[in-house]
Amino acid sequence: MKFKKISIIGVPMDLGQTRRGVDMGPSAIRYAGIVERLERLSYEIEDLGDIEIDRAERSDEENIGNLRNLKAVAEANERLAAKVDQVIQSGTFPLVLGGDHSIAIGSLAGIGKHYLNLGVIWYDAHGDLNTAETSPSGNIHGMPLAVSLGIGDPRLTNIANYTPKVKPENIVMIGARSLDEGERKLIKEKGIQVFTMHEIDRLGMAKVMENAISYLQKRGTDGVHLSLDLDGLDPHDAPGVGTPVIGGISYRESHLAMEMLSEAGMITSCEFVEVNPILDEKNKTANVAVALMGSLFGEKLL
Ligand code: B3U
Ligand code: MN
Ligand code: MN
Repeated sequence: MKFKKISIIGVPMDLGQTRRGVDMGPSAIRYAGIVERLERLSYEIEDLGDIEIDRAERSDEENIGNLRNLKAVAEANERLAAKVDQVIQSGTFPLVLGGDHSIAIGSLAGIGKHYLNLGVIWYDAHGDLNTAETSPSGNIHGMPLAVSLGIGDPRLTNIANYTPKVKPENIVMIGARSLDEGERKLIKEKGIQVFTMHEIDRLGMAKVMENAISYLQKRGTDGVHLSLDLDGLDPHDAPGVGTPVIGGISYRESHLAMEMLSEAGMITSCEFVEVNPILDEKNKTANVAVALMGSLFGEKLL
């Protein structure tokens, strides 16, 4: 890792979906010891606190078309984008803690302008490639990857005043096992590289990560953002998530994935999202998130 300093940004966002509790994700991850864990690896850690979320306006008027809480989600992501932008400008590594996955809209809006050829790794059970038209739920946390490709409502795609934030050929999805019809179509249409659970079963995580890393290297990426949704893991290992999907990536496979990304030295920003302490078992999912961050930032077993 070429970075010496890491800036933590909490985003207590729960408006991108309907289950309460995911707004407590940043607290749960801090309580699980993220700062101490990374300090032990000799990084300088700066905790910038939380982005302000306007949670007062949770009403039906906030649902515009098939976009739940559009205004509040857009505003919070605008603030997050500005904060992430600042962090990158100051030369430190942005580590964003969610919150539901709609916050990836703001993270990528803050990051995208700093790279000519940004790569993105989307570690998730879902595609998050829906639009208002294809979404079965109206939940914006099922849309951030589409939004970052410039597909969707302009009030989301134009955050930070530019679009798109990433190119489809620079995206690698890992762990997908619950894709909606419109998402499958978009993946094929745009030629997005996807390693579903089928490839993980068939090739093993080591080979999948080797392929993912060499794919992004061959694309000539000058930075790679890791967007890790804890529901990418199997609910047995990460039960504290809003939309668990059986048959996911194991704790061990996830550590291996993080270790291989650490060895590749390619990650330049990341976010860990969808930790919901209310649905969790004794903060297990936040603890898993912190353990995975340990591996991502270079912790070794020996
Ligand atoms: N694809 C579904 C479900 C979903 C997406 N992301 C999560 N769940 N966490 C949707 O609502 O878009
Ligand atoms: Mn997601
Ligand atoms: Mn998900």
